[in-house]
Amino acid sequence: MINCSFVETTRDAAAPRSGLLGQVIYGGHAQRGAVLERLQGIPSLRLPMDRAQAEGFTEIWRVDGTVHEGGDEELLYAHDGEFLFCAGIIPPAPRYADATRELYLRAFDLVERLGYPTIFRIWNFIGGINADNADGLENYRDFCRGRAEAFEAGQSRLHGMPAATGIGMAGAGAAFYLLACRSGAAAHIENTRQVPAWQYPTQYGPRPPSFARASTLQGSSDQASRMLFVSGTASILGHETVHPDDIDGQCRVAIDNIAHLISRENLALHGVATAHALRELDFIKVYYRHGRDLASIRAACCHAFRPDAQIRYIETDICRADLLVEIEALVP
Ligand code: 3HB
Repeated sequence: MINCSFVETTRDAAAPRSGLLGQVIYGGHAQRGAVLERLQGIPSLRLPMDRAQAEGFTEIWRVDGTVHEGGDEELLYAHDGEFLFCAGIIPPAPRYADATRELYLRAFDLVERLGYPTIFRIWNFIGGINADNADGLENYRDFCRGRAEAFEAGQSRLHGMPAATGIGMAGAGAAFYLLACRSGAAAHIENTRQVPAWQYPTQYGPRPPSFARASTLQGSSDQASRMLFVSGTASILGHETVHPDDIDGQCRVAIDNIAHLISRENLALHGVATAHALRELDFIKVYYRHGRDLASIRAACCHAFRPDAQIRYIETDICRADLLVEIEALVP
């Protein structure tokens, strides 16, 4: 099985080491971009994420099996025979599409070569996400172009397009990490309240974002229960942002979108015969654009989610300039 935990970041976190597949340090104020390194042999991605907090937290992915790791400066990975963690980093550049396509394709090659064909969750981080690249195209749209090209080229050997998050980070460049499995089956879920992101019209960029609204994971050799990964979810109905200047309205729509996404009615459309409720969600990350909105966002999340759910609030930019908040979560 695979499981997630959030721990407060201490210097070189991550003890005990056994069963550790990968760790992602959602860090503090670092001005440089993301850093990919092995810490005590564990693939570790440091993200300069949160404008507001000097101390960050670390997301840890743990498995039961014996972990083997490998990689290079651009791509580090670890795997245990059933699950694979892979993290990649794209250095600052005038434009991102080509480098994104190439690194994504390297990751797709890796999962195929090592025998983990089902990617069930991806997280993407883009520096200056709403700023323009050297050609005047927004960095996020530029990133989406390269990623869409990679998914198109990799389509025949991938088991669908999984849940994802695509969010800002401090500094420049881009980074991603993903989880894949060998024998588990993933179902990729859309939300009837929203147009699938991969069908967005070109007003949002030359190529649409490549992700599903959620992915479930079931039937890994040693994991009977089904995990559900909720993608970054915002105040979007159809394909349009709603309540552009209203944080309470955006929180309400984002949370309602998640509630519907995980409902029996919506999951059944994808052949998943379970129902989930907001109170089952854990390992929730709430990304918000403006510090002034944090109190309202906390109030909405405390009302919606279980009191003992792990929730982390991260101040950063969001993929559309008019979005103020985005929420991702997990049914463990
Ligand atoms: C993405 O581009 O992967 C993405 C962006 C979002 C939410 C979820 C995924 O704003």
